[in-house]
Amino acid sequence: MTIYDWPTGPYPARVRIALAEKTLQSRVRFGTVDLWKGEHKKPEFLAKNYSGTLPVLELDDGTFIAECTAITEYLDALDGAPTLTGRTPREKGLIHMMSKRAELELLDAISVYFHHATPGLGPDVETYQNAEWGFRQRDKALKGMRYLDAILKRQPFVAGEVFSMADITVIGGLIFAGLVKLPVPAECGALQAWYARMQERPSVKNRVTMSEPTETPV
Ligand code: GTS
Repeated sequence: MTIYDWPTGPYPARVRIALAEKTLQSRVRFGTVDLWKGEHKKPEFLAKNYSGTLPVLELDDGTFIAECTAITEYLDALDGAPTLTGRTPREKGLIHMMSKRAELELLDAISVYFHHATPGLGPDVETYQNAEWGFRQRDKALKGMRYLDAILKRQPFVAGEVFSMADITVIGGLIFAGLVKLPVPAECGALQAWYARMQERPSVKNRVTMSEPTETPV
């Protein structure tokens, strides 16, 4: 399998963490797509993913799977023993809901802020910007952090009692928050403590370095 991504990107981090959690690193090679040069908007890459975003997983039969949640579902199902996307119908429903919420209320909001209210990937890539929309999304993300803090005050993980894809989505959000220098509000102690715990996980710590030995340019 091949994963096309940008090694330090927050969304790519989600799939890299999932890979490590499932100990599947040795089954993939990485192809780097340079976001800063806008390679993800070129026809060659759009043929792999219509949305022009990273990461994308290419299966050995040539099938392309985009969207972090879809890729994570695929990787989690490979060994017939899902651990990240739910073992029971209840777990599956809650994990899906919380992961989607973490995208809507945190990660995607920060992404919009980055692309619209900061220089983003630079003028060649950011051909349309709407700063007002970007700042609104930044405020939405801060509200999202407060919501997640309230959740983590009453349970150890984002979707309940076990680590899951929903935690990975929030980790992606806080990685992006760090990149755009949007700190978690001081009063969000539960979210901060959870994030400190998450950073102890080898899958999170080693996410960037996993591609170094095999990385090949696209
Ligand atoms: N919904 C997509 C998913 O979940 O996979 C979003 C993916 C996404 O936005 N990826 C970022 C991207 O391609 C990669 S990174 O910024 O985290 O490295 N951004 C480039 C762009 O132009 O939107």
